[in-house]
Amino acid sequence: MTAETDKLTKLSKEISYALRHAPWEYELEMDEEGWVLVEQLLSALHKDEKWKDVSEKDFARIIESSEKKRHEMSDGKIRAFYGHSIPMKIAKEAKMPPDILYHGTARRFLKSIQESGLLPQGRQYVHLSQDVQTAQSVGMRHDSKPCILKIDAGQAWRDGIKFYYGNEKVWLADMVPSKYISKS
Ligand code: HQG
Repeated sequence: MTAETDKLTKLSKEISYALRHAPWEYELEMDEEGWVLVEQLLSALHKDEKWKDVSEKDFARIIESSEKKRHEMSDGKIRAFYGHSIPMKIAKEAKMPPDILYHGTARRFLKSIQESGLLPQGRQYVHLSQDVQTAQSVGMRHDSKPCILKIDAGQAWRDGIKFYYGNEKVWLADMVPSKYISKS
């Protein structure tokens, strides 16, 4: 990794932290869909010596170059697509999911998931993956040999469970009861 890409990765993590978990630490005013003014985020970052030269162009470069689509910018505002843990629940529009979604998790969580279904835990929504490969890399964050769960999202949707679009790889749900979950 070049020094330049390393710096952009660090900046991306800091932006995710601000937008998902701690907007108040950056004095950001966030609307109900998670948008904040780019200008506000920039002036908060500029107070930190290491981000004093950061510009809107850097945000655009992160969004363009990142393999995972984590943030979007439009009309002078920026937001995170998913991952929030702040008390104010980010409003998402319900959307019909693909028939099957996946969730990569740790072996040690399986018993509890079987009992209680998938719960958002520290975040506002449960995060589901569009494909097995994405679920695998999400699961690797928790376990070197993650377990890939298959979610019967089509049936859950028909039964009234709400799903929300995150990005092309990530879907969200308030929770997923265990009857829709099997090991893949
Ligand atoms: C587990 C990253 C016990 C769940 C990723 C997961 C994703 C339960 C963990 C996004 C449970 C929460 C989110 C239950 C769920 N009992 N454990 N009933 N229900 N769990 O990190 O989905 O790189 O909050 O299986 O790629 O791993 O940051 O969620 O293992 O898209 O952009 O509780 O964050 O994206 O862990 O990851 P997390 P996640 P970024």
